[in-house]
Amino acid sequence: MQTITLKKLLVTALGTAAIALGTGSAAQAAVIFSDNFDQEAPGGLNFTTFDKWDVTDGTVDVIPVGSSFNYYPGNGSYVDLDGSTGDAGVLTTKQAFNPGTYLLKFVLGGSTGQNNLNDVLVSFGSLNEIFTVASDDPLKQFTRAVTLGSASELSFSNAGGDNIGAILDSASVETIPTPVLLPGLIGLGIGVLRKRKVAQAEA
Ligand SMILES: [Ca+2]
Ligand SMILES: [Ca+2]
Ligand SMILES: [Ca+2]
Repeated sequence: MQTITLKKLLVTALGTAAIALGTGSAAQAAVIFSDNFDQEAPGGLNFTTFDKWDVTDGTVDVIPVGSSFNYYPGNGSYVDLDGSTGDAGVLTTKQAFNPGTYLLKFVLGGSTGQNNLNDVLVSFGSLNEIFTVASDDPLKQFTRAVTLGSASELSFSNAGGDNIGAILDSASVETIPTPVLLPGLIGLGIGVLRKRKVAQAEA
């Protein structure tokens, strides 16, 4: 009889969760960071005064709107991740993001018609991935789910230093909604993590 009761309880709980999801009481995805670099116009070579980013190594350019280097008309301002000093740049958010799980989206494109292959290392918590961008690759959006175990900045690092880098047109970070049924699982996960930490402390 007890089994039936438990089953009933489970069915009720699932039903409640489904209703909660249906009525939208689950957390919604929210964009907590976004930049398309358009506000950096008119830009310039070896640009450093970004609103939301620091150039933490090398140099980058913000291609001026309407300049002869305007590879992607109609996209406002964007960044050439290899500036003009023979030392490709590292672009890092000024903001560190709190631990959690996020959806990272960014738009990378090629240097257009200059026969130049660029490797861009994207670093953000659990993500450390190299994106290889050919000159004639069009602007393309990439999406990655990432987990931050500790407060982390997002960075884009172009390899090399020949003054022709990949083009970064935008980047955004969104929270990922937590389904109603997940808190119990997350609780279990935290329990395991705590046990691990205790084990590490004792080791
Ligand atoms: Ca842009
Ligand atoms: Ca450049
Ligand atoms: Ca290059």
